[in-house]
Amino acid sequence: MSDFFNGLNKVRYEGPASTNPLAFRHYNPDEMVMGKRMEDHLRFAVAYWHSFAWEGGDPFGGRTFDRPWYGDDMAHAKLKAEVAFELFGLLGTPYFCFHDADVRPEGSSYAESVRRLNEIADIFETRMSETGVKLLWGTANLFSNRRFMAGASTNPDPDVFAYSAATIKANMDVTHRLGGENYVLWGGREGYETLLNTNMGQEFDQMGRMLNLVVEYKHKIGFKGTILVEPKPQEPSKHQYDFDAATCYAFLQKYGLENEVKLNIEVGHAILAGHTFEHELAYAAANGILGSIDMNRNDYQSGWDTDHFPNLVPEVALAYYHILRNGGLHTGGTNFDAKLRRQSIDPEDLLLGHVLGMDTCARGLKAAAALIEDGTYDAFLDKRYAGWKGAEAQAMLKGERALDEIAARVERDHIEPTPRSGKQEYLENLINRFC
Ligand code: XLS
Ligand code: NI
Ligand code: NI
Repeated sequence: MSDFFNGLNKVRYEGPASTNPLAFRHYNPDEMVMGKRMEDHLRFAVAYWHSFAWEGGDPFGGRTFDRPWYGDDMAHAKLKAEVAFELFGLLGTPYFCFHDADVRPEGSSYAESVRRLNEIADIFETRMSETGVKLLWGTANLFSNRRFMAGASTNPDPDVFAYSAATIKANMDVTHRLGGENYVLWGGREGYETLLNTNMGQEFDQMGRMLNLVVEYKHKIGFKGTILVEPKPQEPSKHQYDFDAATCYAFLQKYGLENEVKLNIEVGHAILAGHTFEHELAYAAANGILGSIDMNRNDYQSGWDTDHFPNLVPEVALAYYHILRNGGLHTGGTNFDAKLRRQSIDPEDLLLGHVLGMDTCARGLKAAAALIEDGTYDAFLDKRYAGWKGAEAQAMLKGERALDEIAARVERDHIEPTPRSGKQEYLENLINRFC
């Protein structure tokens, strides 16, 4: 045991009336929601990078946090791993997620970096079997080191492609060894700063090949988890190729991967792409590629991807509505890709941030379940599209009517469509009943 969280107790469910800031008012792991335990619906994960690697810097100032595990050697990395498992224990989060670069210092060679990664994974393995905490997903950081500044798989230099492939292999091996339930690829540098120095078609082919290599390797080693791509339109690159869910789906189809790869959808990235979070989830669900979620929120005034802990119940409720309608998160989970504000420097702030996020999600989930169980909303939607159940409508949809045949019917039957209210205000008020 480190003494980092000295004096702080395990966060417990105390119910909605509790005024204890270090208790859950809504997250009650064993509570049944639509026939399933709340913990099994939400599948919470702590993101190693935000909670343990990020130091509180911003473009105008450096580190504000003071943590005993900051340092560039293995001793510090090991302490960080110990404290990480202490946090998971205090919160009762069943999962965590990490990049290689979050957990080990970079080595002086590829081989040394991999050795260090495996040494930390040994600690993870022990702590995981002692505590029951599981790995939601692993991933490679292919964006921080300067070797990746012009891209990882999309780099003009094939040596960087090879180095990236090797790094992904090492991370897939570790994820597999730790029983990870997914493997994530987020392409922060897969894109460009200026088209003037960029051959876009060439770069797409490189990225498509890399993802195929990942899928081939997954099958080769018998990894049963889901391969996930995480869309984001920009930041750090000016233009990122995995812009949003729809762009990713087109990419997956072009490279024959739409049945092999799903998406990890993040709130802040959806907003950055000019969508709502639920838009991205609904799009992915409609196309069978909804995999997992990165939960956070942006600063809605600045427009930046600020990775706040979520605090908006209606936004979260609509997200879980689409997730429940998709049959749940399956191998995915709710990963808090969220960080403290840089003034939140106390150890207990790490707990308070996650309590905020976990309670917001629990309330959102319960609201979504209540909305579904009430049935009014789904009945409204069914009724709005009920006309499509008719024989002629079905014939049109199934491709059994040509354009001129449809035109002939409109003329013959004197079809004059009657506009109907979309009832937006009614629906918004209906949703508020449950949030
Ligand atoms: C950055 C991404 C990153 C991924 C994992 O914006 O959200 O944290 O989730 O590489
Ligand atoms: Ni992000
Ligand atoms: Ni993310």
